[in-house]
Amino acid sequence: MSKFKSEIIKCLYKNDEYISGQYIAEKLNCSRVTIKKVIDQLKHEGFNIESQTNKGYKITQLPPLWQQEIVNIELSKQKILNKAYVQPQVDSTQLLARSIINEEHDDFVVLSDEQTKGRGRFNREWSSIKGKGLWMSIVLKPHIPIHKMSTFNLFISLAIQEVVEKHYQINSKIKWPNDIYVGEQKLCGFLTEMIADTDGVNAIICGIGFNLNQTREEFDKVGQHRATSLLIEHGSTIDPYQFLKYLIEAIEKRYNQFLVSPFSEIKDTYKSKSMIWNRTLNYTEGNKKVKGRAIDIQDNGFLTVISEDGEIYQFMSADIDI
Ligand code: BT5
Repeated sequence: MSKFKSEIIKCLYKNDEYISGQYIAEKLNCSRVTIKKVIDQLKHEGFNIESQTNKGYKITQLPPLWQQEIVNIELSKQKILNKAYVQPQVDSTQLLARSIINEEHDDFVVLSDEQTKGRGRFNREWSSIKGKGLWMSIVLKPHIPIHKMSTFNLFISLAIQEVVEKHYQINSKIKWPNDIYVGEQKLCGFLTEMIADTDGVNAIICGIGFNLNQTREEFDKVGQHRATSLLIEHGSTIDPYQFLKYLIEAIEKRYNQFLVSPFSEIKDTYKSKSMIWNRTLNYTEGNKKVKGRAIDIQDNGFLTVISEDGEIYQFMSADIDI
């Protein structure tokens, strides 16, 4: 691919209006024929680019697969993540993030179009088909004591839930501790891993799997009943870059709050967005299995459940059967 590709994408993406081939050619010190060739290549890669005589070129739709240049532009609008690793295919963004964690001083993000070994909690499979969702791991390196981590997921789940509600007007709910649901169907799951020593947290690796553009038929048999996507709920194709922008904005806000504030500051909001109240559910954490009703969340993020025979249990990160 031409060495000008990256610069041409930047020129087009940063301009909402038509931009002339002549102008780009002069800016990049190359010929208009080169510009035309690169534009044709970009169209081939899934960009919709309109061209009009005397006006030039304009992007009308971005490709469904991640482009490093555009991700970089979106990242430059926020302050928490300094670098993006964008890959067409990985085994798992979590694994890739872990493998480069020592090379990077700053916080970064790994994004991939497709995961061949996407994983959920307890090594469960996470379906991550090509170009249909946000398969992403963010690596954060805060200076905090380990005990503070027990509320991290609560802040992040609220950030994700808020994006769905605010920008897509969908009534989504948090399933403590790490899922976002619409009705009884899972829209997003995330998991948080941590590297720490006795001095505190060295790194947080937060992997987010968010279903964006799957149709109902594109989920497997189980997923057709138990999973959903933003496309299904919203009714139109989701622009992944716009979604990424909203999500990182929301995570930045809630992560900064997490660093300085106790959970009590968001507790009421969190509880009002949570789907587990007023229902009897099965809770499993290690060997502890309880059928009961959630009654509260403690300031340390633990969930309080009252069993059917009236006993009180505290869970740190239970699996809940819906
Ligand atoms: C989660 O686990 O929900 C956390 C998923 C995290 C995935 C991200 S993607 C980027 C990063 N890289 C990775 O390899 N992982 C992270 P858990 O609560 O264990 O839920 C897993 C269960 O969700 C599975 O057993 C399925 O039942 C269901 N499931 C699998 N794929 C799904 C999908 N795409 N949408 C909805 N449900 C799914």
